[in-house]
Amino acid sequence: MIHNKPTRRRWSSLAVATCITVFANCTQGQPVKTVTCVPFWKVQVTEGLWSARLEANRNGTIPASLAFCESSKRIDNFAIAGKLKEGKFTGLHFNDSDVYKVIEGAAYILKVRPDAELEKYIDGVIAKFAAAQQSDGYLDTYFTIARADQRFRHIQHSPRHELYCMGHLIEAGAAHYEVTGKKNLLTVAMKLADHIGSVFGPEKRHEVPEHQQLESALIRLYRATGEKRYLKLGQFFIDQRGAPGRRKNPASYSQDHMPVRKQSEIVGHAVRAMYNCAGMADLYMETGDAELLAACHRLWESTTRRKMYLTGGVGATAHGEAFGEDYQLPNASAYAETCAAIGLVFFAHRMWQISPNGEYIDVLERALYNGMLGGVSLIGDGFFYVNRLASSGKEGRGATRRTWFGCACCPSNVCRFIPIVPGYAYGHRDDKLYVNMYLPGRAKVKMDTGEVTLIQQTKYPWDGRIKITVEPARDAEFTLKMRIPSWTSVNPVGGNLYRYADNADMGVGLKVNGNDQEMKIGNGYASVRRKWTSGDTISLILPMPVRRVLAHEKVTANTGRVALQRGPVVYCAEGKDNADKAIEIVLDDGMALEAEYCKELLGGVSVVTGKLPGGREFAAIPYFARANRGASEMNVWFKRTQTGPPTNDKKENTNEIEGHFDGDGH
Ligand code: FUB
Ligand code: ZN
Repeated sequence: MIHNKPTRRRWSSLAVATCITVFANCTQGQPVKTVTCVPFWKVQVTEGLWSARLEANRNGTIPASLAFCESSKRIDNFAIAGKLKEGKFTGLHFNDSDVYKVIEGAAYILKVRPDAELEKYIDGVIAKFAAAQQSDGYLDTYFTIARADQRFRHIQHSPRHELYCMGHLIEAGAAHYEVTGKKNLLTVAMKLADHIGSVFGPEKRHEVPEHQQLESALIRLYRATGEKRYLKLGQFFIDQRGAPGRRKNPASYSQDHMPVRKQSEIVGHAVRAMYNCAGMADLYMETGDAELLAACHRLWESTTRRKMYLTGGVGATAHGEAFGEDYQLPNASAYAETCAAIGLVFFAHRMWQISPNGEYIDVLERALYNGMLGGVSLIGDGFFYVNRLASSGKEGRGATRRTWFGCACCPSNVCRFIPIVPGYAYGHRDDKLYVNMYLPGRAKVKMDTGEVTLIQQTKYPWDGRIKITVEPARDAEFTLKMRIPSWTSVNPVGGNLYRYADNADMGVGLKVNGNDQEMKIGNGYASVRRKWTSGDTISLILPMPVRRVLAHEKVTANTGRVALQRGPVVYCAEGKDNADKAIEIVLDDGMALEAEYCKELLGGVSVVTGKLPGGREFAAIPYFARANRGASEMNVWFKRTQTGPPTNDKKENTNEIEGHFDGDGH
């Protein structure tokens, strides 16, 4: 049975409802009762897209990045600063941060795949960090090696990034402790945080990090240690950003142009902006500061309603690696840095933890499968820093993947990001269990009502059928909340920045133990409350036709253009599959489009095909899989004509993949 959703979700009412719920859950000055996420190490991914991506991260991205950290002398810098070795500083002034991020990612790997050799290697690198740390706790090799007299003299002016690098060390220290229980890196992190706290604070220096990261890191360190002084320090930096009359050069580039609580428009450097929002959301979780949450809501709207690519990429302009004006979303010059998509995921997930509305995960999923995932090759060793939405195939870094960069923020962010993706799948609060991501495997959830194992079977994102077997340790009544993605709705994502040409709500099907199930749909979830017994199943059917997407008329780059999406996946055409010509392809509304799963292509993807006028074959592949066969023309937004009758996009096209389901519930 297909249920049509009663109404389209609208942000304005959502924001109000959210605020009411959240305020009911907290008192100002007190921590908010957030949704508890099931940590990534309790979510086993057994097959499919994410299993392959995790393996590529483990076997490709992390080892390759560690090797680059060695060969580029990023790790030597620590040995030199620690006087374990003679030499000069090599590389960019913020190279320390890359090593911290890769080590953070490698530590996550240890949690799911214990590996004595890797653990020993990580401990060796941590020993170099410890050696490089000065007796007062200061740690930054760029300054220690040759500029010790300039420590903390460049917070607002070039070369900056001292506090940014320190933030990454602190985050890595808290993370490493969380997953290994070891204190070797945590000790360095605490000593460093205490040093920062001895220099900056209400009665001390008032500058803020010129690149955010330290704020969230300090709050994470507080959560790991219970030491309130780290929360206070994180709060101090957030409160100081944009404080009036303090600095000569307040800059929107660093979101430092006005107090964060007053900000409404997302501006400036995109990675900084996303980390800034993540830090604000973190602080709200710990304090219940309503003004902060209200600002987060406004910045969320500004980002996702007016400044986000269909791919979930953000930061449209190369100038300042920054957000542009509302609706300024050029395709061929799109910047959309991989790190910024990761930052958007961080922001979205925190907002969801605060108020579990599916809209946040809709954006998270969009950024995850498209803007972020496209930043790394299928094997895991080739990267995009900028993620264009159209390319001639010739213009350097927008067309061709690179194995590493002088400024390697993106590969090192990918290292620490991919391992935690399974942690976005499930969450729980009180007697509600949320299923956010559809990915095959097992998860153990410790709910208030007892432990529950979930066994999920699905070929998502290639097939919209999902079956979950529920195994509570003992019978228990709770509400299972299955996310109904916005891509099944009339708009691919909340707001009106994008809309489907078919203007249809696809509806969804839900069965419990093979029987049609009455369900309540609200806030982006279908909720089923019952007493669950081990072996009960819940099956969800999300129709997955190929759908044409149109952009808001103010996005002039997409005037007269159409893009293709199937499920959460945005498609692109590459010259490779289209007689070397992808840019000039014209898609008529009357042209039938089919999807077919191709096991042998690009590690197994669904390909969209059709016939262009004159009989030429058209083929589109997932945007994330582009440039894995060398560079060629690439395009996401195609010229559109409307000569033929519109195709019935609503026609079901679940693109069945054989041998998976036993028929129960489908
Ligand atoms: O500045 C540190 C990182 O390098 C930023 O987040 C990226 O945008 C790149 O500039
Ligand atoms: Zn980056």
